[in-house]
Amino acid sequence: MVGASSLNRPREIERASALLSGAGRIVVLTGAGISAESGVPTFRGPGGMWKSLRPEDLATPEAFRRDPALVLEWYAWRRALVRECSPNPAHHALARLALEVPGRTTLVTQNVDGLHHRAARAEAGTADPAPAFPHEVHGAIHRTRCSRCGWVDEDPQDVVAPDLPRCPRCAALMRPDVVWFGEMLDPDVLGASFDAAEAADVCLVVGTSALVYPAASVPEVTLAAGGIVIEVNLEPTPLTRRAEVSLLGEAGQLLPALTAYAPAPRDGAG
Ligand code: BV8
Ligand code: ZN
Repeated sequence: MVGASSLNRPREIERASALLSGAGRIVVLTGAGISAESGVPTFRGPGGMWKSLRPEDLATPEAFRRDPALVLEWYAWRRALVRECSPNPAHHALARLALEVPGRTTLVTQNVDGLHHRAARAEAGTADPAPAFPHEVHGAIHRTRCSRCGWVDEDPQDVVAPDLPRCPRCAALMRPDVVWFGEMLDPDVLGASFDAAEAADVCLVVGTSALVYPAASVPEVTLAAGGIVIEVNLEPTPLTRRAEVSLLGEAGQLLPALTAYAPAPRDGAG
């Protein structure tokens, strides 16, 4: 990929960074693009997972009812792939930004890969990583939950076909703890994300095609409340025309540059 800064007008990165470092409150929305450089395939971009597989065939309750083994096999494949991936400099840069002044930056992710959590633990060291834990609006692929009683397995063992994983409490099928198309998002998680977006001076949007709702509403909430949007992507999206600054390039290169100027922790701020 061509170097980040060569795709952008000179000083755009500095301008975006100045806007970010001057912000009182920041909300960050990430999508699959932030994990692409970690080796996690995106959904709709070149090589995206939806290229060969149709979301309707795999990421809906109907698909799970129709062929649970196929859907569970796809998620087991993705879980195994994600286990081999590591957070990249973009995840670490956002974790540092969130840890720098707790309460100033809220991370919201559409991703289910858990890489933000892993970057937060790595950056926090012995301190509390929680300020850098994102709101996971689409759930988490490494957890499963019962399709009937909701019991959650935080560390599911892959079940060998043709057996299917069943709930130890009610024996119904276990399913990935993610949000499928046509399913409601957790209202508490979504509400907290929108609250952060409304309070934010800046919404930093990283690596999302901005097509999937209601997650794609997060930057719209910030704009409606008078805030601004900074976008980082390889290509323009429906959000680009509303962004104060749109940086074209790889998140793994741009995010460290963007957050390098973040202010030192302020006493008692946040
Ligand atoms: C809901 C499952 C109420 C988990 C996912 C018609 C119009 C508008 C909306 C709808 C409609 N019909 C239905 C809807 C609602 C629907 C929706 O929005 N559909 C869209 C597609 C039109 N939403 C829902 O169903 C939601 N629920 O609304 O409930 C309801 C109920 C019934 C009927 C209506 C409403 C549930 C949405 C969640 C669906 N689950 N996945 C999983 O298995 O992962 S969505 C899937 O897309 C992923 O979760 C992902 O998070 C999400 C968004 O994708 P992105 O993250 O943006 O990834 P993408 O590949 O698209 O883009 C990557 C970007 O990164 C690209 O721009 C690329 O250029 C960039 N990039 C790549 N590499 C890099 C990079 N950028 C920087 N650096 C790089 N290196
Ligand atoms: Zn159950």
